[in-house]
Amino acid sequence: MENSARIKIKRNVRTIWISDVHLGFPGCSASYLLDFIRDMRCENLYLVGDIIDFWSLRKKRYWPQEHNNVVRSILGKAKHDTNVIYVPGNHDEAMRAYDGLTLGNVKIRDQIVHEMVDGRRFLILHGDQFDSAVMHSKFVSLVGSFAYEVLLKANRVVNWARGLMGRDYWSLAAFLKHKVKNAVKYIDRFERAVAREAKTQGVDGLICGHIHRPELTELDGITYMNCGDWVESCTALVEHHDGTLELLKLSGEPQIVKRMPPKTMGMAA
Ligand SMILES: [Mn+2]
Repeated sequence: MENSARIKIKRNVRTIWISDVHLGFPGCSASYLLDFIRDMRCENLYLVGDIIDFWSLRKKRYWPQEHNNVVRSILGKAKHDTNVIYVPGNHDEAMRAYDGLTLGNVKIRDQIVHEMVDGRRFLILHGDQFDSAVMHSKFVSLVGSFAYEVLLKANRVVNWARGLMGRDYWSLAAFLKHKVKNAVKYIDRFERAVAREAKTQGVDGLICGHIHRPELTELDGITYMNCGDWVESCTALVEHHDGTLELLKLSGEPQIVKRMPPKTMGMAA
């Protein structure tokens, strides 16, 4: 731990995107998220879906104080100087019925276009809209979510043991997902569907979540940004005041995973 490089991340940014927080689900890393949002100042905060996990709450009522603290700290930002936009996902799809409404300073939008400081336009949506394009049937996703829960339980045991040994958080599910060929194929199809949608809508890029796989990259001529999640990867996307985009990893010492410079004036896209 002492030998890991301490990277200072900027605390004042223009925009933050987070998704797949899964409040109400035991696997949610609420404490890492709290550390992050309490520390940061931003003009815009986009909640890119699956923030509250109603699917999990329906099965089992789980709501520790930390989850309240996350909600409070987001509402506190909304009350003060942050433009907070809630883009619902499939685990909080009931919110979709309130598209266009503003509740307690939080705007609910099924999808929305964000204009970056450099003028580029990005479409923001959760990402489950692409499931049909990616083959997932309801049955597959049910089996998948059961297997996923088992995995996450195993992961918590592993991390408890790693904590005793003074090691950092490590994600078993993320590790396995990378190993499973079908998952790779799934991610690839998802990302291509995203790129197609961005082109159809005539935007420069697309920002989503849903697949719990953080990313910041150029893909098929568009910029693809995925917030990741707060169950395994503990990641967020930020836009700095100069337009630089970053993918941050926030389980423990903050890390900059990827960085993309702003579009420079006069440069053709
Ligand atoms: Mn989702």
